[in-house]
Amino acid sequence: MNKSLTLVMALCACALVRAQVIATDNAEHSAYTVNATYNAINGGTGAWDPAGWVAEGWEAGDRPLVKAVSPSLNMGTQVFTTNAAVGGGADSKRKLQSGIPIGSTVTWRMMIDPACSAGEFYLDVRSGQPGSSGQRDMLLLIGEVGANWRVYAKYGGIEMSTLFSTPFTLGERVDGSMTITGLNTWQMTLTPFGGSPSTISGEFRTTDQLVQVLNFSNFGLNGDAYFNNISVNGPAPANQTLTGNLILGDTAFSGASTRNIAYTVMQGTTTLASGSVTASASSSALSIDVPASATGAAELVLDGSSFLKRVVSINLTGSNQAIGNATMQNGDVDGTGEVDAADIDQVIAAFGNMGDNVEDVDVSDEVDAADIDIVIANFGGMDD
Ligand SMILES: [Ca+2]
Ligand SMILES: [Ca+2]
Ligand SMILES: [Ca+2]
Repeated sequence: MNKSLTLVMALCACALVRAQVIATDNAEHSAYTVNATYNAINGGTGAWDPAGWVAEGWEAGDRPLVKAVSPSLNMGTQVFTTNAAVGGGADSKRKLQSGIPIGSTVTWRMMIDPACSAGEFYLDVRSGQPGSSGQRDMLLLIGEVGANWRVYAKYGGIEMSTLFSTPFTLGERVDGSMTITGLNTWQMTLTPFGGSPSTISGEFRTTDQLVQVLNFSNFGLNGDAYFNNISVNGPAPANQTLTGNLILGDTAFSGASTRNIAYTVMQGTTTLASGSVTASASSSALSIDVPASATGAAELVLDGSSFLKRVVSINLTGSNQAIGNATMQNGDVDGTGEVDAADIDQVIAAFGNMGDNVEDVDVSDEVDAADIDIVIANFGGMDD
């Protein structure tokens, strides 16, 4: 059976690289008590995720509540509210430890109580200190009874409001997502629960400032505004890519079968990357992404099928690099880490078998004398 050699390789890189959580807050956390008021949540009382937030009070008199709500609202069972009882201007400020980097995304969910008939709910996004323009307000998301959600910011250098296309509906959960797309630019998407997303983008009202404060507040609402599930995520770290070739020794790949080789990139006991290569030829391209933050000595560990474990020493530089050929020695059919008489016996016992068999060490789709010869030629080989 002759098959054309297709130099196809499936690379299944298990993505260990994820966006970094900077800060989170959730009213369902055990730190919060239903019907309790908090003078600035995460501002000294009620803080449960101090890693990302500053414990700092806010203006006296602001008393955000934690309330139990019906699960039918799709907001969870406990939410933060801007506390309608306080009237116009209740604030629930969250200040981050430092300005969040470009590429970060802030997500949250919100809803205005269906009993409301007037007033406004805000998410005021601010810098840590006033910018060159003398102000700290970077943009203002506005939910107003009787109007669409809108963002007051700069568009083409002009301060104005821009509406989301999705209609604003009382009692409807809306999920927000704001990405810092550049030093002075943002993009925000609002998605009604079960509905279609609406996205707008613009510039911040300040220049050269980083977002550091998220202030959920209301003005004149005659009911509650709910919000919850606040999450601030930094950008995914950059990668360095290791490229090279995986060489499977003494193989022909003249049949249809392939061989799976697992790989890990280790630094000490830390796994920097892992995945597997499905080889359909004696030489397969390797391309492995490792976090760019990892530098120094590391090891690429390869193992699988009838091949001895191969450990390739590499020196991570933080930049892409070619690591050359990683050649794996054949013959360890039973996977003991050594090519010995037991491997020869196993091939002889499978003699004549057709198709995909580990004893078919040259991957010809037939166990024959050539396979016995290969195991004998590699006799004494050991795992790295
Ligand atoms: Ca092995
Ligand atoms: Ca063996
Ligand atoms: Ca064979």
